[in-house]
Order: sequence, then C-alpha cells, then structure tokens
Amino acid sequence: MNLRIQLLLILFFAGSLSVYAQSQQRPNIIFMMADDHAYQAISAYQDHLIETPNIDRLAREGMLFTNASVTNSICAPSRATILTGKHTHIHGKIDNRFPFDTTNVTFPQILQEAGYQTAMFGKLHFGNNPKGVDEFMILPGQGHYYGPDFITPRGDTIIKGYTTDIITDLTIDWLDGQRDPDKPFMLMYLHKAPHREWFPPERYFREYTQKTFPEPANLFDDYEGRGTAAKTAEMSILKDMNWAGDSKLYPEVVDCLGLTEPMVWGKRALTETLARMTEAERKAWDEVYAPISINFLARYPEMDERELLKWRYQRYMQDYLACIAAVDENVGRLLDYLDENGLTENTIVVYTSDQGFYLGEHGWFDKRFIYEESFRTPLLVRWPGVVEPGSRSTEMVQNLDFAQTLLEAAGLTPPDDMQGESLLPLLKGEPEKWDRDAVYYHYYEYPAIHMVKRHYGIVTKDYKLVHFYYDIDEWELYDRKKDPHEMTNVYNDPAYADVVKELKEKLAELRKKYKDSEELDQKYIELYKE
Ligand code: SGN
Ligand code: CA
Repeated sequence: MNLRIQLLLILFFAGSLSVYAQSQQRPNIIFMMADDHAYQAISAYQDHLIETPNIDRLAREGMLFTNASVTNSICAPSRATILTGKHTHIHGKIDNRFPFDTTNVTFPQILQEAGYQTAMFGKLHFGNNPKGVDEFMILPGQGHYYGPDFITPRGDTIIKGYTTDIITDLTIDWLDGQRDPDKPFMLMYLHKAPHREWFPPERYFREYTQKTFPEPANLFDDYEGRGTAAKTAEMSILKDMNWAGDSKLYPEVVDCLGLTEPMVWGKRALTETLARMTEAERKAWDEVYAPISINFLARYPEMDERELLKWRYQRYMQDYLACIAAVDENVGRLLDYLDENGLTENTIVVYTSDQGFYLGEHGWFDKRFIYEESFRTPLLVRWPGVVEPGSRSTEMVQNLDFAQTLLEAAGLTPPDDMQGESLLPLLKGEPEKWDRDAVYYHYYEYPAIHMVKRHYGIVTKDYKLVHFYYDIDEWELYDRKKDPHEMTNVYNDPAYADVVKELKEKLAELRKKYKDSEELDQKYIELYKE
C-alpha cells in the first residue's frame, strides 16, 4: 500500500471513529411538551383525577420536579422562553399575538450547528416557522384536534385522524426513517392536547364521559380576601365557558334553552371541529354526546347555579382528562419505540407543559396568573446513568432553565446572555451546587381574552409577592406554607410587614438582574396598543 493510500485510510478511520465516539457520548434529547397540561392531571404528582402510567414511568426512571414554574403563564411567550433561555421582556414575545422575533438565538439552532440532527413535530404557535430544525411538521396557530392541517418545509398538508396520534406517528416515522445513526438527535415532540376546547378521541370519550371526578375544595370560591384581579378575571367555569364550544352542548340545545355563548365563536368552535371529523368519527361523537345534550335539556330548568357549576365542572374534566389519557398513551408508544430500538440508554427525555392550568381551583379554567396552579408546570426528566431513578427535586426551577440545561447536557457552553441556570447539578444529585432562592414572573396579555391583569412578582419557597399594574396598582402577598390554595392576601396584615419589605427589595434586585424595568413595562404597554 502506498503512503498516500495509507494516510487516507488512517484519516478515514479516525474520522468515522470520532463521529462514532461523539454519537456515543453526546446524548440524544427528546423534549416532550403538552399544551396546558396541569400537574394536577399527572398521577406522579396527584392521582385523584387520572392515572398516567406512561408519563409516570419517567418519574420512576428519572427525576420529578415538584417546584417547577414558568416565567409567564401563556403559550407562545412560554415557548419563546424555553427556546431562548430568556425572560419575556428580553425575547420580546410578550403575548400570543405578536410573531416571534426570529433574530433571537434558540437552543435547537445551537445544537444543530454543533452537529445534532434536529426535528420538531406538533404545536409551536409562533406565527412563523422554527429555525434550527432539519425537519418540522407543525400545526398552524392553535391547530385542530381532528383532521389537522400541518405546515411543513414542503408546503401545507391535511392529515386525517386524531392530532395526538398523528403527532406521535410523525415523530416515530422520523426516528425510524430519517434519523442519522451517526449523529445525536434533538427532537421536539409537542402536543396540542389538552388545549381548549378539549376534543378527545372516541376510545377515551366513551370511557371518560361515564366518570365523575372529585371537586377541588375551592371550586365555589367567591374571591373574598383577594384583590381586584381575581374578582375581575373572566375564566369562570360557570360564567365564561362556552356552552357549545366547551361544554359540548349541541347548538340547537343552546338556542332552545336561550343560553348565550360568552365568546362569539362558541358554537363555531364545536361545529368546525365536528366538520373536520370523518363520517365514522362523527357517528361515534353523536352516539355519546347527543344523549348528554338531551339529558341536560331536561335537567336544566331545575338546576340552580351550584348544580350548574358542578355539572359544567364534570363536563370539563371528562373532556380535558380524556385528552390527557390519549397524550399519556402516545407518550407510552414513543417510550416503547426507544426501548425497542436501543435508544433509551442514551436519550434524555423531558416531559413538561407550556404552563399549568386551573382544573376548577378558584372556580376557574385557563391560566395566566402567577397563582399556583397556572404558575407551576409539570417537569420530569429521565437520563439513564446520570439521573437517579425515582428521584425528586423540590428546588425552584423554571422553563427559563431548559435551554442552558440541554446545551450543557450536550457538552456545549451556553451563550452568556441566556438568563436561566443549568439544572445539571440537580439532575446529577448535587443540590448543594444550586443556590437559587427566588424566581421572577411577568405576565402581559391584558386587556385581552380572560381579562387577567398585567402583573409581575417574586416567588420563594415560602411566599409570593405580586404587583398588579396598568389600570390598577395593587399588591398581594401569599403565605405559601400556611395558605397553599392562596385564599387570603396578607399584604396588609401587619404581621407580614417585614416580609413585604424584604421581598420588595428582593423583587427590585431580580428586576435589575434580569434587566426588566418600568421603562420596559411602559414600552410593552405602548407596543400592545398598536
Ligand atoms: C384561546 C383560548 C383561550 C386561551 C388562549 C391562549 N380560547 O384563545 O382560552 O387562553 O387560546 O391559549 S378558545 O376558545 O379559542 O379556545 S394558549 O395556550 O395558546 O396560550
Ligand atoms: Ca398553553
């Protein structure tokens, strides 16, 4: 063999060896996220509403975070925070309306540049296409539950079937057919479910419409002891849900009873989804939901407000939880695929939601508030060989931390201007290396649907201090240990004067640290008026 050929051979083997070594060392990443999935509806957190055996598997084989939260409890801003590792006021996606500023650098872009194969399937909700992914098939806007449209790099397409199943099919097909075994991959698996208006697939609506669920203790909350914001929000299950769109009454029944939809699109939300169903899907739907409507028609005249709220809560839970049953089943399919294809050991799996959700607490649905159930978000991480199976962390982590965590897990140094903290010390079982004792929150989308006023605040393990501003100027303080359901604002209680003083100072420090300010609050008020 002449010298040149020898040299070429050496270079060739060295090259393929290093690619092999890299793909062995660098973990694959599957980032699973559902839309509006409340931690109360994951049995690893609480099992009084639903069993989610597949998501729970991640808790058994990985780490469950009991104190994970978002920086702004609404879809698109939360997703922008996850992708950029920055607070809302820095990445600029303050609400669901403005398109995402694509000059922001996202963690998938960095992973792609570093040699990861990247893909995204499901709901993004940005008003533009994702950067930094080799392949994507995303739902336009909020997307549809049945027969959904997809945006792809090759143009738009409609796929028959049920969204949660389809998003999983696309994901598994990509792993099966397009994955490059010489590269590590980062896959974003993003469910639309269980977002409003909660349309489950037949196999689960048949089962869940037969169930009765326990009510939260504060379902009949009258908001006494709290400020204006809780009293004026429009997210009451009793008053602000649509009869057709949300409670799934047939429009004829809504009209016959003289009920009005709080939202003009209430009836359309139902009829448009039904119109996307195949004949068989529609037949199954009618078999189950027509009797519910007929039953309600007969009962309604006798029902007082209390009974109506109870009925609407059950209807809500039946559909919402049935959507989650399908998400859990599909998570199981994907985990099985990893097992069967030898991918489990070298893949980090994250399960989370874009925020929490009210499941009747305070009489509410929806999110937006810094109050507990929407502020907290589920977070489970499995990483064989690194994360101790069955471990738990009670530290105050946020969706702000995901980008840095995943970049560091891939062996990369995150950019300096990302604002979170890598969760690696926690994942590795070294909580002594973690020193955060407070997190910052800021919500903007007001005035808008659900009328949750603009607010920012600081949350520690013990307290939550909130400032509502714009058309009011009110402060609230909650004692998280003594009052976990946040029923009493103790801001004006003299016993808490020192706590208020100390937290206000800390809040000012956090605003400074994260580069938020009154000027920015004002800028985003002006921008929003345009
Ligand atoms: C829709 C929903 C709202 C929800 C927003 C934002 N109404 O407008 O209830 O708060 O989306 O949700 S609906 O009747 O159209 O379903 S988010 O998850 O995208 O932030
Ligand atoms: Ca959401």
